[in-house]
Amino acid sequence: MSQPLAAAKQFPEGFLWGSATAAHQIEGYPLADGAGPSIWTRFAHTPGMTLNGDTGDVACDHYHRWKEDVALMKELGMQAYRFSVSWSRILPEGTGRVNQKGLDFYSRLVDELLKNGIEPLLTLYHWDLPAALDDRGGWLNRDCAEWFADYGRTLYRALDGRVKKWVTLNEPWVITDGGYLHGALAPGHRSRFEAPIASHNLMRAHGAAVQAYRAEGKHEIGLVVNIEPKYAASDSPEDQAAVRRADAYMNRQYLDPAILGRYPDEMKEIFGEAWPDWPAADFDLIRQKLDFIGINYYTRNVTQANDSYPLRAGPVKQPLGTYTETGWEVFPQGLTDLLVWAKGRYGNIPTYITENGAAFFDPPVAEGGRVRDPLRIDYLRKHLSAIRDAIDAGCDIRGYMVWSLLDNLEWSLGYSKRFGIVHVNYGTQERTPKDSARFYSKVIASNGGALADPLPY
Ligand code: PNW
Repeated sequence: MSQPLAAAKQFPEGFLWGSATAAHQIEGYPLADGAGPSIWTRFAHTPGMTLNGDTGDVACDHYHRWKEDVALMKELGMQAYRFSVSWSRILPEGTGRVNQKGLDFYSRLVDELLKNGIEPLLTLYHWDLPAALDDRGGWLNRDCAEWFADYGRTLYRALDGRVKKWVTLNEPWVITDGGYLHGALAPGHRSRFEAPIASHNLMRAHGAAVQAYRAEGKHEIGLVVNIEPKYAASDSPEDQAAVRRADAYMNRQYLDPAILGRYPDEMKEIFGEAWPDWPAADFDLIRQKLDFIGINYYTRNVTQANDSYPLRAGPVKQPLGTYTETGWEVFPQGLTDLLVWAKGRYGNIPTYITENGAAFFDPPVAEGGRVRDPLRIDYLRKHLSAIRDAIDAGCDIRGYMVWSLLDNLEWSLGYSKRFGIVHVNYGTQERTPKDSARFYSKVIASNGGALADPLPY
């Protein structure tokens, strides 16, 4: 019996459709109502650290426009919203004294989401460490595990009745690689000795926050990692070894200890004398039962042996590839491949795609308030189909959060890269849903059926 194409493409019942943002990237007014500075406030105000000296001082002014932004989500039919909490709004010194006004902001936001039938997914840490804690060594200080668990506990107590999905860390790999190895992200360190220590302490902090959650919380908690599948440029033993190093470094360095309780063997080869012998007891802390994993997927990497890179592994540009404005190849198949890989390696843990999206140069807002962004529609459509394929292959995928709801502050790249499905005019703060938002709306309303609709929208 033949079925209409649209029906055949539907996602499993209860699949959660939403969008994602992060505090520093959208809120603005980072010091309002008694908040303390974060490493990102400090970093962005250090000359030369961000493109054009862009800061998060205003960003999308979500700190004041949160109600309007929730209304926009509702209008688009969003079922979930992944956002992060700014630690130094809650604890201006990072530990100790709680700033009630900071807590109130997130409490109001959560109430407004629930009132509109939108499920909150709360990320505790999306890169904005309180500056006061960086002054005490930040992620290089072993005490950070306790600091982070205390911060988590404060939020669990305030919000766990209303927030049912919690995330400890967003992308420990990016935090360490950008913040401690290459220095392009806050706090801007460049040290191959510091990077393993920061990574390890981040994972200890993750474990401590999950432990604290088990003692306090009644719902679900997980970890979000970015995965970039690595494909060897050739069958040569050199390229095969290079791809193993690249894959261990980026894709297994965090999930292995969190789920399997050990680091990949390649870590020692990668960091050499800079890779310490870790106390065995640390892995009892790091390895905690996770209710779900969150995967952020943007691109793949074709890897070859190349001595001019720290891992002696470098990327190979694909002559026929399509690249986004951040220089990332569009490769939807990589998402299917990684989900199938994760299922095999870690067991079929419930999984959310917690970020996926693309920066493209959008045309200006046209008469009548339209932004035509066919490349982004194409990107989303193909990646959603790739998820569908993974579900068909038996992967337990529970939801999808597009990155991002709004154009926003792309960290060191400032406002130059637009990932939003909603255009933001940074002069007036006007929000205009792009064509991709309309497309995504239809996908949500049809539970994936509209993926089969013809362009244009
Ligand atoms: C993610 N990489 O960062 C972050 O979670 C977001 O805050 C960010 O805006 C978004 O992706 C777009 O960049 C990543 O180099 C940064 O592989 C770099 C990588 C991956 C993710």
